Amino acid sequence: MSEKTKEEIESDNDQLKEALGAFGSLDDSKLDALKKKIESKKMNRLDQSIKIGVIGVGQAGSRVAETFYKKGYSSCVINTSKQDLEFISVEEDRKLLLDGSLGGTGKDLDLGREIFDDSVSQIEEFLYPTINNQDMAYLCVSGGGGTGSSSVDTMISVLFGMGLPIGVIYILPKQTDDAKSKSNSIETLSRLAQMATENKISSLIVVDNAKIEQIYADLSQSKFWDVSNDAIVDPLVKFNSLTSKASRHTSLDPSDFAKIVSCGDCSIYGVIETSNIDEETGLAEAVIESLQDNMLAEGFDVSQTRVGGVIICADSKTLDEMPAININYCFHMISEQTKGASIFQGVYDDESCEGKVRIYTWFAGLGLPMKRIDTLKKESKALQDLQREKESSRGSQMSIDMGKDNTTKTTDEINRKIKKKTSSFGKLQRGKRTSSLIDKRRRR
Ligand SMILES: Nc1nc2c(ncn2[C@@H]2O[C@H](COP(=O)(O)OP(=O)(O)OP(=O)(O)O)[C@@H](O)[C@H]2O)c(=O)[nH]1
Ligand SMILES: [Mg+2]
Repeated sequence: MSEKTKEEIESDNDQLKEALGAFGSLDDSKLDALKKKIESKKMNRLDQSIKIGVIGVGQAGSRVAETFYKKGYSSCVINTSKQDLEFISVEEDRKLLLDGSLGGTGKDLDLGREIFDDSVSQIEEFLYPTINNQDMAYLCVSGGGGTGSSSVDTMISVLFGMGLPIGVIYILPKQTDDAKSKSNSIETLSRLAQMATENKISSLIVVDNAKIEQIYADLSQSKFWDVSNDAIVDPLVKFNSLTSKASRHTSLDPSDFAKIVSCGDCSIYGVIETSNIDEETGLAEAVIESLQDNMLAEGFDVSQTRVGGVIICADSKTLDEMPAININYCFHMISEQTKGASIFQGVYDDESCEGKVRIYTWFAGLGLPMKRIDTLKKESKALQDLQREKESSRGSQMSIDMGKDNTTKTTDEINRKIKKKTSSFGKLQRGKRTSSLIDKRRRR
């Protein structure tokens, strides 16, 4: 029996609903449960070379995990903020709220680490359904926040203990993010790099919001996160699904893909589309452009690549008509840029390309993006210096000239009060972890 189309199923459902209307209305919660069942069936049918369970931590990480979930991947999310979890569309039992702050960590890495450290057994238990029966786990976090960023030590150690190869999708901050975000992101990247060196992480994919902002410069703010999260997830999903299929041209096998994701150290990837298929060097030129402009992170030295993958997709008519030499030039160019790395190649029919050629590239085994780290360090320092300057002139800006003695007194008093207030914020944040002031008084 042939499978019904989505439209046919919807029309059947509508008719059924109408018919049942005579006896009473349908229970929406039961319908939701049924939908979930169908979703989970879809998931099982998903084409994957490597079965991947995805864990998103913090807001950005959760949204990326949600994007994987929408593509049928087994996904779960963890946050310290209840509100941020509410907007994530994964199954409710795949959401974990960790207690211990007012909601979020306010980019405080120490607080975040304490919370994750104290929740190891809860996290282990929670992760099990998502990564059970999977071949690999991918952890998604942003470097700029507190929750996702501070979770990496605990999360990697827990996942490592569960025995799966671990990949990380690590998101660097936007150009306009603040100094704290930038310094957090460098600190966490250095921790992740250390874990990659110790072979705890087998694939550290770096994506950079600042670069994504450049690639999708015309997007409105409201669409930016959706588009950027799709851009982050799409290359991995495409590599994973295309390599699970045979190609009538050139196949990139699942074991080739496995070599890419288990190569160690940093990875970058991206996709470029071109319609320049009449010129022999059209694809090669697109790839050169892609290395400059379309990879989702920059500052890497691509010549350090140890293992890479290139997948060329086009509709069958375009591939049938395109001379082989165009593709050969393209592969040759990549081989030259990566200085003799093992580059696995695949050419696949994809009717959605509609006359264009899409080229996915993935370079693995790279060192850290030193140029980008230097820029982040400089930007973060410049912003911190400005902050410090503001802090030091704070007292005088708030003083009223009532004679030297009085002014000094007023300034001191204001500063003292503000300091007290600041430390109360810390106490409030940590209030749920230690007993509160009120509790202490009661005990006396
Ligand atoms: N790619 C992408 N980046 C995001 C998204 N949301 C936030 N970011 C980036 O993530 C960083 C902020 O980190 P969050 O993930 O919001 O922080 P968190 O992990 O929830 O930590 P808290 O500080 O405790 O809230 C900034 O650099 C943002 O640019 C998203 O949906 N996609
Ligand atoms: Mg948050």
